[in-house]
Amino acid sequence: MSILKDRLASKIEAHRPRTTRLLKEYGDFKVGEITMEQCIGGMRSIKALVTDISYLDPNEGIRFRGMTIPETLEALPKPEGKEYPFVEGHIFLLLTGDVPTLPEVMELVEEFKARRAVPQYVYDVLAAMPADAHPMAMFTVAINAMQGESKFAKAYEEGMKKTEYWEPMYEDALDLLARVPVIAAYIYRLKYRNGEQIAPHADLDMGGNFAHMMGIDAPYDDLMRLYFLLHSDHESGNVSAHTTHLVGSALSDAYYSLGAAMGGLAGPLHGLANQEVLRWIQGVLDEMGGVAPDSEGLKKFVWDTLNSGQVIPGYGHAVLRKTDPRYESQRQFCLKHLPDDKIFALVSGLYDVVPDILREHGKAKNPWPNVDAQSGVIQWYYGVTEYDFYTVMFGVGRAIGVLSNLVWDRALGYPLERPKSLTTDMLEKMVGIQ
Ligand code: CMX
Repeated sequence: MSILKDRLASKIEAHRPRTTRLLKEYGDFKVGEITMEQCIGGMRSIKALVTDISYLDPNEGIRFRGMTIPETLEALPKPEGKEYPFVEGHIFLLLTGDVPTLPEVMELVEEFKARRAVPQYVYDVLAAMPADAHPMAMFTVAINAMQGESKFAKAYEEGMKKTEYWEPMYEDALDLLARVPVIAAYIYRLKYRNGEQIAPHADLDMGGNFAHMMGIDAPYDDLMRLYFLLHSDHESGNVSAHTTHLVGSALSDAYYSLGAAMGGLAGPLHGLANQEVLRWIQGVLDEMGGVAPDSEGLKKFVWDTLNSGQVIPGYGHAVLRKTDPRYESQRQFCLKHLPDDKIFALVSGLYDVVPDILREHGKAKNPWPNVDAQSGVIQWYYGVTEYDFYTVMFGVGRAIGVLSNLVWDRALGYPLERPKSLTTDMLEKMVGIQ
């Protein structure tokens, strides 16, 4: 058994009694109450999900296994001469809660290489899709196409004990995590580089191999290590994480669950916002003949967008109430690697004007930028100007968190998710409306 699987097995054994005890001894304990606004308004902030993999504080931002982003970046082992950690080490951390040593990470790097071969039929399915298919549709189709590979589905069909569910789920999760970056790079080159593919490199880790397959030189490899880590997890209530959990709760396998999650990530209010940010910024530049507007010009564009009934992409958040630390981390990367870039300057200029305008506009509860406001500009700088592709990279990163959670869902035996609905009549009666 690998170090990771062995460690995970012992963590699961140690954790199970905690969940069992909470359920058995404190099953009636009230964790919170639900208001009318939450019931009609998208269940915002209802505390009804459990995960130990990450926690999102509204003011501080995300913690992965208790660590802030800077702490995580500092703690995890890095490839020699590189600025950002192995993505594989982050996967180890999310799954087990332990910061791995370099040898532990290297074992996982090798394991991922062994798992990353994508079946040819996936490429055939992608090639058969319409030329104008959105890359997210292609990514979702590729994931679902592989469902027949599921070790969980097979083991379930053959019959296994509930306490064993996590093992084949873990195998599926690792197979998928090894393959999704390869599939993503394949989609990119199929769609935007005349189908000229670059084969995986036997010596490279996940971030390095993705950059290699995209055909982009360093420091793009480091950027992608950072990118996949930052996008990995944002606790359980966001659309992609919740979808994975919900679909998996029916004991659907990791392929079905991740495929469904990617459908959610492809929405403009969620992961698609990163492409919308670049589309919007390019619109601004186009209208100005390629010249970035000054502060007054930017304010006008922001107001025009709001007045036409659209949201400002990359701003606002359902939980966060401060600037997203994922935005900050990417900003640090920009300050170091592309300080004079025109689009970076525009993104920074927006940061100076948008929060005040959103406050004056008076709707958004959080006027500050989220992860998507900053991610596209860096991709553009390194030549990935086809912004329809940005959400696929978000999806590769997000797969890490949601699949780690799915393994733990099966390990702790979380049941079928099935909230109760009410009718409008019932709600009206509750508050005394005749
Ligand atoms: N621009 C304009 N209006 C905004 C806004 C923004 N960036 N953010 C929120 N609002 C509006 C909402 O549309 C809502 O308006 P209505 O009352 O007319 O419906 C109102 O402010 C209240 O919304 P909220 O409670 O502040 O925000 P929600 O929790 O409902 O939604 C989010 C959160 C992210 C969907 C929203 O802020 C948004 O649409 N932002 C722009 C899209 C975006 O960047 N999404 C990416 C989020 C991160 C990710 O998942 O990748």
